[in-house]
Amino acid sequence: MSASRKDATWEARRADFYGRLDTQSLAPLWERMKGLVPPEPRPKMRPHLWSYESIRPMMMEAGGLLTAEEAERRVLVLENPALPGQSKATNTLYAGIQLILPGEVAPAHRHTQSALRFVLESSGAFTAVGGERTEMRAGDFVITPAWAWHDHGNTGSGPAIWLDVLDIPVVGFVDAGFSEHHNDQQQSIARPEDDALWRFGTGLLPIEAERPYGATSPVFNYPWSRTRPALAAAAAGGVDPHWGVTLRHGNPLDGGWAMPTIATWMTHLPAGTETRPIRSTDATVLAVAEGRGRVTVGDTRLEFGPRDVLVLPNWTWRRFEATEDLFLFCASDRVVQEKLGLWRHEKED
Ligand code: 1HN
Repeated sequence: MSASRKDATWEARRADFYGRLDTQSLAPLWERMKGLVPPEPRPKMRPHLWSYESIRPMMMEAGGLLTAEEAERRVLVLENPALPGQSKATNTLYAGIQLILPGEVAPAHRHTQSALRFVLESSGAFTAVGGERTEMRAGDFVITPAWAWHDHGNTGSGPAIWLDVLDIPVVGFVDAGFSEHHNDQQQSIARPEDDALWRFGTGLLPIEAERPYGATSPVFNYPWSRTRPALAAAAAGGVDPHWGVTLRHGNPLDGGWAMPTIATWMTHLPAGTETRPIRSTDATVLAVAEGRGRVTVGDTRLEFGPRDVLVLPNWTWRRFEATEDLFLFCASDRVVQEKLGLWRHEKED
């Protein structure tokens, strides 16, 4: 007997069938296929801006409520308003703002999640990574590779505040998370400060291949003191209509992205620049290193200034206007998408 759509009992027979499928851990693909292979990405997140002006007092309030040591990491999580309770800024990236007060230490630990810091405010904070210290100055981009011991401290006179971005949702997706605490508050230091920058960050490389941090760049501080002049020099060579002046953080050993799971880059837009619309399959977390401007992302327009943090959803047209010389730090899962052959972008003329 063939199943006829005109059969009056057809709906009921279907419902009954689905119910019995369910008891056997089976499901009808034909009811689900549209949702499984959508014609194009449907962003699950919303554009959002956290203004530094509103974040900073909350950070300082947290500073009065518990110590960095008590908290292990004194961080306010930046949760995308469309993903409440999920500790996610985008589908694939965790982001938070961390505070360390003068004299405090954030104790040493390690985890398989990779982390980056983009320093918003500092007068003498440092991080120690895998036996090496680096000072964290405003505008520095600092990497904590997967499974590297890390602790932070503040030997300065004022608060140290930075943006953390971690690949937590990516590692969670493949369920490969491990973590452990160090026996000591602070790890011991084995090499001079900024040793990695000297050994790997000058355009010269060790003759014997060495990968101190596996798939991650051996340079773990890309200092603002070098980044800003590099962007300014690149601007003299021309401003791309869609990207402005954009330089990515590279791994000097292989030319790839600096981190295996988080793509990072800097965009500089000279005052008065208006970029043409572009969209890409990666959602982006941005921090304003310097300057002011606005971004139109889909139907949303966000005005931003120094140290503000923004999220731009995936596959949504975006364009920037710089009202002042603008320098943006950007992070996305583009590197993951590229490795999987999935990254796409589109540009409007
Ligand atoms: C972490 O280890 C740090 O080391 C910051 O500074 C934020 C968020 C979740 C899990 C681990 C850090 C973190 C984190």
